[in-house]
Amino acid sequence: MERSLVLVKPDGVQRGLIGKIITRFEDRGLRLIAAKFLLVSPELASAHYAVHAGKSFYDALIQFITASPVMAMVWEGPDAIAAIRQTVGKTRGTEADPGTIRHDYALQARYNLVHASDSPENAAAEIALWFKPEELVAWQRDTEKWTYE
Ligand code: 3AN
Repeated sequence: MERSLVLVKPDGVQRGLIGKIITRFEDRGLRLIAAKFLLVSPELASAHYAVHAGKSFYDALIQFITASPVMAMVWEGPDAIAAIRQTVGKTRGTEADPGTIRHDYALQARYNLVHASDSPENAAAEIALWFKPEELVAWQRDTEKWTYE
């Protein structure tokens, strides 16, 4: 079982896409285990995007993620990281496959609606950054036995 941090970023919140994005992951059979709606502080933004520090788009990225609230979530399931990144699609909407969130709702790299962890190691670090351990809810969807082994 894997976990991933998923953010509906400010563009997704402003465009009223929180529900549609959550539905994609629910429909996939994944399990939501934590969620919070918050305005991101500059400290949290720079910790989250530390890997991009120094890149040409870094300052604009920090400005963007702190400009308006985000919906932060943790989703769990078998191969959750690959499944979620597949559902999210490639970074640029114009390169993302049809049927992915970014293909269906986005055009560019910055305004690409969703963040999703890209490895188990980064997922663990990101979840620890955004959530306290007690905010992660252990539960099972009763449909899971009909969704995966
Ligand atoms: P992904 O979100 O697909 O894993 P990363 O990790 O390469 O993509 O980039 C993190 C975030 O940085 C992207 N989601 C996007 O918001 C922003 N970003 C990446 N590349 C660019 C770019 N060339 N111009 C503007 N923003 C970018």
